[in-house]
Amino acid sequence: MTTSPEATAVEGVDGDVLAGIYTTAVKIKLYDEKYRATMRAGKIGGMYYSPRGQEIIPSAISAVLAPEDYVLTIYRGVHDQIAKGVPLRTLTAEFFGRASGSCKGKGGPMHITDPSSGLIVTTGVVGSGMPIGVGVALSAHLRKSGQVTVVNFGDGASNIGAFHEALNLASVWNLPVVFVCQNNRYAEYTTLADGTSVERIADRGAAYSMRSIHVDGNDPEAMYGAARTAIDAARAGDGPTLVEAMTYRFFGHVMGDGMEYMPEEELRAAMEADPVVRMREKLLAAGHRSEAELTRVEDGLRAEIEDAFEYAMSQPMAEPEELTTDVYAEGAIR
Ligand SMILES: Cc1ncc(C[n+]2csc(CCOP(=O)(O)OP(=O)(O)O)c2C)c(N)n1
Ligand SMILES: [Mg+2]
Repeated sequence: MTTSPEATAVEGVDGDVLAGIYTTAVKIKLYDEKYRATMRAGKIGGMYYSPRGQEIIPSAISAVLAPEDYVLTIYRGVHDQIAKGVPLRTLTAEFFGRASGSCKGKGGPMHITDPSSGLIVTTGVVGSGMPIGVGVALSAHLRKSGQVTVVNFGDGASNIGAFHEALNLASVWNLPVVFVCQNNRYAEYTTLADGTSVERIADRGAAYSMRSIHVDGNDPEAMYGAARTAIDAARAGDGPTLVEAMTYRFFGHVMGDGMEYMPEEELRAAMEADPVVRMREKLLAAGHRSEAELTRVEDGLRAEIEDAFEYAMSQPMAEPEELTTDVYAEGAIR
């Protein structure tokens, strides 16, 4: 049984709003390309989780969020971090374990936190962000700050107990939180059908009396409409929403994933429908931006990304003493 309404493309989304969504999406795409090229060249090691294919979701969300709003994500959430506005220098330095990173180099690629840009936490334990997001939203609610919290997670995370506890409590307390399930059809190497009891994860919202929206997360206008509905409702005191945004990941779970378990035809079709490339074509066709304007934006972003990588490379690694700094409360037993 399907209960969650389908968000469809909103007619007449302002051309400048769409251009803003594209700018964020192409920033994520270009950053990812640079990161993978740098790894392939052997200049950096470590783990990397490509967000290619999922760019539109956080880009549309950020077009609605205010800078002071909160975002939480998972360690595969580079796209969410960039879209929330974590400065690329700080972000890249943290990915490389440098002392000038957002967590002074001890978070590394799995634990990006940058409260000054509203990126509250990136979690490594699947499903653990949702209860934290409920706490963050409760804080905003008690302070009457008007801030909205967006919690991003995957399809696999919706099968974790914490998802159900978090949705229940958010609904009971009518909190200003939006749960965004980025359904890329895989949980690490497990297909959606192999691990999930429902066809639509959005339908699970009904069990918690929660507004739910099912949306094509690769369609900028539909995703913008879903984000508007959910974020405006949270801001207006109308409580939480579960958004299931359908998408796909182009490079598997982690850099180096052989992707043998992903059908070739499925992958090829997804890449041919690259949402960032498609959005560029639509912006041009609708006359919202010219080729020269888009090229200028992209060149500017490439320069910003180059600068961030050069900066991060030049920074010192975190010192061993950093390991326990800012970890324990002052005076606590060590
Ligand atoms: C509690 C827990 N179990 C298992 C893992 C290993 N693991 C890391 S990511 C992942 C799959 C996550 O899938 P999904 O929620 O769909 O997120 P996606 O990476 O697809 O965005 C798993 C099982 C983990 N990190 N935490
Ligand atoms: Mg997934």
